[in-house]
Amino acid sequence: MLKKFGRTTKIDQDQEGREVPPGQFVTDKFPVLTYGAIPKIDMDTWQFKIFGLVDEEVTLDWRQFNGMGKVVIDAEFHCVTQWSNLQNTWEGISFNDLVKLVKPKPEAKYVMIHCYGGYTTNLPLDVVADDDVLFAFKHDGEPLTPDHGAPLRFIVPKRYGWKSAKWANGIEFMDKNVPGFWETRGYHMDGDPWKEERFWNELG
Ligand SMILES: Nc1nc2c(c(=O)[nH]1)N[C@H]1C(S)=C(S)[C@@H](COP(=O)(O)O)O[C@H]1N2
Ligand SMILES: [Mo]
Repeated sequence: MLKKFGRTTKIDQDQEGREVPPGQFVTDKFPVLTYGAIPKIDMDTWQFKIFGLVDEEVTLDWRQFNGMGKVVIDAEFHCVTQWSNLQNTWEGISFNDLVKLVKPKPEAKYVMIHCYGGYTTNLPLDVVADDDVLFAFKHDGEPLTPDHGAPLRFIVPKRYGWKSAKWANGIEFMDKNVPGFWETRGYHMDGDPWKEERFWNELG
């Protein structure tokens, strides 16, 4: 157990001795967690927009998006409903490579990830500007299925799963930390599983 800035950070272990964030249980499954219906997406009109506090906004179609250099990342996945899957391989376009297409303004300190269907989630820019953050179109070597976010989902392994937005279609750069879909409904603005940042009130 580690004491940090007056708050307690604990690390749990599963039955095989692997470290998991506090309060999490390991599963080999990848349960589907979606609020609402799976959006219908037409690949002919599919678009990915990078907008907000940038010098010039960029819109990519599916062909342009796929023409970018790809990355493959192994990552853990921690859902706030307490399941953790420790082994996932994601393939897609790294967040940092997409940022290079626009020039964020100096006052851009936060991002909102936007999705088909209207789901959103907010994150600090310094959290997502990490090597393991990507927009993925493949999971464990296979194209994403519609229920897991096809054709494209955001993946931010160091945060709870609700920040890994499915059916992603845009990045908005912002100067203020505006709450997204679940953050408006009580989920934590940062959502670090190792600090057990589940909710912003005392429910967690
Ligand atoms: N667009 C969208 N993305 C979403 C969600 C959602 O309801 N809508 N649920 C989130 C939650 S709470 C989790 S844990 C993960 C689950 O991903 P999975 O359904 O692929 O397992 O997706 C996240 N991304
Ligand atoms: Mo979740």
